Amino acid sequence: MELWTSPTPNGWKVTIMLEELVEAGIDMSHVTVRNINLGKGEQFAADFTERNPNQKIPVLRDGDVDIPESCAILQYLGEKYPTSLLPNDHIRWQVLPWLYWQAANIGPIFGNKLSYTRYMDDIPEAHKQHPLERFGNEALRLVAVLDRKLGDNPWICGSTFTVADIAAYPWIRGYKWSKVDITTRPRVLEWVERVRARPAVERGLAYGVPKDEVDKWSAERRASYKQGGATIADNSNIKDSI
Ligand SMILES: N[C@@H](CCC(=O)N[C@@H](CS)C(=O)NCC(=O)O)C(=O)O
Repeated sequence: MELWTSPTPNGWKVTIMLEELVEAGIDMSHVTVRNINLGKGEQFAADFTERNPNQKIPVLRDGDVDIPESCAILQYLGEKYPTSLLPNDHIRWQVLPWLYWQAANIGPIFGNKLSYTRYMDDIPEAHKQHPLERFGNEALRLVAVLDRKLGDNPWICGSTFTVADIAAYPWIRGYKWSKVDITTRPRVLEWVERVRARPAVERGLAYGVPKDEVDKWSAERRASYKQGGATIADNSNIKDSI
């Protein structure tokens, strides 16, 4: 099995999952990890595009099957290696919708909020106002949904840590970077700390970054991510006539 990834929120979901499976007693030593340099545009290379036409990390190859999309990879690994991370009884249907919820909501909304907050210095402030407001408000609404869903439970789907927690965590933990103020939601903050305290999460976050940068990037790394991230919103090649 081969994982092509980068130290970014969507990448960390999978490296955390691999480490959680190890923690559950599964031998994952057959998985090799290749770090894709997004800043250098390696996601646009022919060999990458062949594995994922959407040209984004992460992508997992198992035998001759390529699986892109972080949440699909979590589901694939959860099904291939059955553990409580993805229950295989009817409880699965209390978990999978929250995996999809992350993919369809938290990822895109926090990703866009982050882009407009951090990566688009070349866009006039006035043009950023609307997207910042729209994605900022929606991100806060999603945090309120997460808060309600957690209720008095330790994890998103109740008393068991699952792929739903793995998927949501990397985006929520970056709330200072995306400037989504979750501090008014103590339950969400406590959940962030609870997830971070798991040994497998500690190891999963450390793929591709020096140990002392797991929780706080160096100025150089911030600058290089900022540079790479700018391509996410670059629409200079879209013709006005479309
Ligand atoms: N929905 C996809 C999103 C993947 C994604 O956006 N990956 C980002 C890194 S977090 C990426 O590859 N960005 C490079 C680019 O946009 O050129 C997933 O969950 O896997």
